[in-house]
Amino acid sequence: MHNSICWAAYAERHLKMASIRRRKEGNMVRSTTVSRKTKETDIRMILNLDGTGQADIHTGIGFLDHMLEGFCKHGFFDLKCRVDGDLQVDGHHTAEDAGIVLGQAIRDALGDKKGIRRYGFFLLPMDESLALCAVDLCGRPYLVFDCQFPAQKVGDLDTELVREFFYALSYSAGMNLHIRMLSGGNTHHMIEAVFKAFAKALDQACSFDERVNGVLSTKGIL
Ligand SMILES: [Mn+2]
Repeated sequence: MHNSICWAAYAERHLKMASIRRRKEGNMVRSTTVSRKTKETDIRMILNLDGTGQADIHTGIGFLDHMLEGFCKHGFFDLKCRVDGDLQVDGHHTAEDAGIVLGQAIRDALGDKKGIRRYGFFLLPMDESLALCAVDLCGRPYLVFDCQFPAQKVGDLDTELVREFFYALSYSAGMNLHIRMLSGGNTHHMIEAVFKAFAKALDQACSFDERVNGVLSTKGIL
């Protein structure tokens, strides 16, 4: 058992090194800044897909900050995020527009998608909860979101906004995104498992495979 854990850690390090080498060769920096201002929200994000998990997040909704911090930590993404939203109305525009901007940042940072794995998936357990996430960075938006949260609110986040966030993100990123709760109980755990599963699946989909020449598509474009 100990041996297999060592090998998994070695394989992950090797993968990271290969991806760092590849970025250096191609002189690619997979980071971007996105701003978006409407009458409902004013948002600015700086995203680095090849980061170390550093998060500096202020959305005005504490639980959403907590979720995005988990997303950064477990996907090794660096994200600076400021959202000034109309929380006097409710959290809807804040969560939805944060999804739009994060999706746009992911799409921008990915660039031409040359050399990446394109697909990623993860099964993430958190105590009694088990979340499945599968991602295809195919350029075509689609969301399947099959989670029923027992509580209507966690902290100051309306739990129905989790679907709104991922719907907006999948459309602006041009990403096929499947999120499914295989078992659950505590709503905080369930939502946290979703965000972490998404982070791990996205990290995998964004990572480089040295065997991929150009983009991984028979059509030649993603
Ligand atoms: Mn938590």
